Amino acid sequence: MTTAVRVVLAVLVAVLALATAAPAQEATLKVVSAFPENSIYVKRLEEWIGRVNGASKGTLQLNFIGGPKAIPTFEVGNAVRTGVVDMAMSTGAFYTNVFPESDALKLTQMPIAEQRRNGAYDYVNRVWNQKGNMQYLARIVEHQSFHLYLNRKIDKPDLTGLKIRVTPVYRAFFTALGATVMQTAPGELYTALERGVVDGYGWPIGGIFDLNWHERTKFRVDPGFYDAEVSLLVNLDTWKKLTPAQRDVLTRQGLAFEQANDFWKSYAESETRRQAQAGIETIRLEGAQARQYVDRAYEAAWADVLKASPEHGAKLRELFSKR
Ligand code: 173
Repeated sequence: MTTAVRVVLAVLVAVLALATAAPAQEATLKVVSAFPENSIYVKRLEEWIGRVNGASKGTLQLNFIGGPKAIPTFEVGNAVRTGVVDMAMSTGAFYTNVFPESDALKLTQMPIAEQRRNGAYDYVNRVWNQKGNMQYLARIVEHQSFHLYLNRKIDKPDLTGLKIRVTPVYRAFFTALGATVMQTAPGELYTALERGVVDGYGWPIGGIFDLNWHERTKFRVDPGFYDAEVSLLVNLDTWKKLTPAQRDVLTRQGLAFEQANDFWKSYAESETRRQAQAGIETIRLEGAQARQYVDRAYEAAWADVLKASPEHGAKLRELFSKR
C-alpha cells in the first residue's frame, strides 16, 4: 500500500467512526414550582435552571413550565410521584397527601450540609424514594424561621377567637394555641386577607412583599419557629433513566445551589428591616413565654408526625434534633 492510500484509508476509518458514534444523549425535563411565579423562590429557581442548562453542555435541558397555574400547589407532589412532571420545587407541607412524613423537613435543627453528614439526608432520600417515588435532590431554602403574622394585637400566645391561614406547617401549633385555622395555597392568601376572611397567617420571615401581603399585615409575632424548607424533587423513574453524566450534573448543581443557602441569612435580616419600614409592628414574646411558645411549636408538630408515621417519625426526630 502506498502512503497515499494508507492516509486515505485512515481518514475513511476516522470519518466512519465519527458517523456511527452514538450521539450525545439529551434529556429534557419538565420543571414546575408549587410556589407562585413572582416569589423569591421562583426567581432563584429560574437563575439556577439557567446555570444547569449552561453547565450540561446540551446533555440536559431543564424546561420551566411554571407555577401553580400549571399545576396547583397541593397537586405538585402527586405530579412528581406519577411523572406528570419530571421535577418540582416544593415544600413538604404541600405534599402530605403523598406521604405524611414530608412535613417533617421543617423540623430540622441543623443545616442541610450537616444533614448530609449525619445520615439525615440519606434517610430522607430513602423514604422519599419509597413513599413518594421521588429523588430528594437538594434543599434550597433554610435559615428562614416561620412566623405568625396578625392583624389583631395579642399580648400572650393565645389565638382563641382568631382565624388564621395555615398549611400543614402551622396547623397543629396554631390549633394548639386556640386558633381556628383555614388552609390556603400562597396564591389565595391576598384575597383572604383583603376580604377579612382571616385575621392572620403563617409564613417565613422572608417573602411577604412578593405577593403584597404587607399591605394587609399589621403585626409579626416573634420569636419565629421551625426552619422553612423548600426543595428540589425529581421523579424517580426520570432520575433512573438519566445517564450517570446527567445525574452528575444535577447532583453537582443541586449541591452548589445548597451551598449558596447563606443567602437566606442576609435575606432574613433585610426582610426583617423591610417589614419594620413598612410599618409592621413586632409583638415580641420574651423569656419563658418565648421558650414555651417555641417548645410548643415543636411538640405539636412532632406529635403530628409521630401519629401519622410512628417508625419514620421517631427516626427523623432523632436525626433532625439538636444534640
Ligand atoms: O405556604 C406556606 O405558608 C408554607 O407552608 C411554606 C413552606 C415553606 C416556605 C414558605 C411557605
